[in-house]
Amino acid sequence: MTAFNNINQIKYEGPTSTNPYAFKFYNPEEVINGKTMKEYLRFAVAYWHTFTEDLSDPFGVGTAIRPWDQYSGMDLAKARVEAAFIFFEKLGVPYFCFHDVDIVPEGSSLRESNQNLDTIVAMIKEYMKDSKTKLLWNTVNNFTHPRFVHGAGSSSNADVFAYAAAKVKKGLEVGKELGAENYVFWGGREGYETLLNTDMKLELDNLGRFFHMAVDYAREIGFDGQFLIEPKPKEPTTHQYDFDVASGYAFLQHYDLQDHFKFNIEANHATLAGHTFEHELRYARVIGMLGSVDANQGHPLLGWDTDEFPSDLYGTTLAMFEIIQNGGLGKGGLNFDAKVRRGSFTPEDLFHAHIVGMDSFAVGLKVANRLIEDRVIQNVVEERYNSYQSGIGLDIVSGKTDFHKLEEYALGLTEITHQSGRLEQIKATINQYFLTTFVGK
Ligand code: XUL
Ligand code: CO
Repeated sequence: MTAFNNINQIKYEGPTSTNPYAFKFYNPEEVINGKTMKEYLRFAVAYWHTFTEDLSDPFGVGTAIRPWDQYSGMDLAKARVEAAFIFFEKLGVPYFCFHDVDIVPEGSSLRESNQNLDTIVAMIKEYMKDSKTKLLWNTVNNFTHPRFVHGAGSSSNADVFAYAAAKVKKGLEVGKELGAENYVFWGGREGYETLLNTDMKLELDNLGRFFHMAVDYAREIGFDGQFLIEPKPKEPTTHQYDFDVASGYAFLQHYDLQDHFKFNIEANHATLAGHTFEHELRYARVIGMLGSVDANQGHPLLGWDTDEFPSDLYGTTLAMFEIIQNGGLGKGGLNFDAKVRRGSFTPEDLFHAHIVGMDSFAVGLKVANRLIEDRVIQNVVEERYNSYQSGIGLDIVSGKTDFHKLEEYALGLTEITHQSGRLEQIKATINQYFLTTFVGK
């Protein structure tokens, strides 16, 4: 099979290039803050959206035209692997991610599905030997098949709990075999439609048990990837248990799992939860739980998970502002959990989509890094909280006071003075940084 043979290697040509098959801002070897862009951003291609997705939606069949369209079954799985590694190389992307069912068709039994996985995983391993692209994370799909109608680890049916566990067991073995740097849990059906038929306590306890068994098994087989939980508030369930970072962290702490997991934060999931992307990143960062990112964006007018490729530069900049201050993403990366629009159905669109995503994060990295180097936001924040640097504020933060002393202090106050929050000034400065980073200072 020949795939993408009309496309050359995508290279950095700079901001004024008119070549649509070139990076304008993502310059992999450019050093920012001591690391190359490639090392900082750790981009990954999501196998499901790029190689498995047919672009169907609830109202229409798939529109995607792909080089592997003539194949089916295991031949299709093999053709996709071959095409995937051509794609990775042409894009120069350091990582990829997949679910079990993205890379193989499910068999008529779990045993057969596992055999299919063994065949394709061996093939991927061979391709990885000659490739620079590594596995950022893998996961298993415990949500699409009808057996997961009532959930997986939180299913009302114990047989399904067992089946889901067996799939995760295999997923960890696959991750170890391919050197995955992380393993992701997205609880697609781990939630409920209505409380009227739900035993919430049993479901939560079972999820806690499920994760402990996964941690134990990873240790048993020597899988040392980072475990990640990917919060999402709803869709497909009405209420998902790992709603957002804050509720996910409460769950992890309640079940004593907090030392074994970090969060994989997805932009569109954050906005579905009523948060900004940067809120979720900030929350995870300040509690030391920021692990990885599913890089996409939602549509501001649509209330569901549209999984668009990132193009909003303000969004990528505020995201990189958090990631840089986190010291990078460690073992994590920026996985494009994003799909081309249904109308963008040609193979070339897969390149355009990744180019806009990678360029958008490169812009974000450069602008955020300048903002941080010049302490633009830090200075404003420091000044805003300077009442905690001395006097009563210092007593509060150093634990040297109590309600008696605070009352005494408050009774002595004649007037409370405030300083402005300066939001408009900050935004004007950020806009100035956007333009001066690229059009001369
Ligand atoms: C679904 C979603 C998943 C996870 C992996 O909204 O984000 O693709 O990233 O299961
Ligand atoms: Co995701």
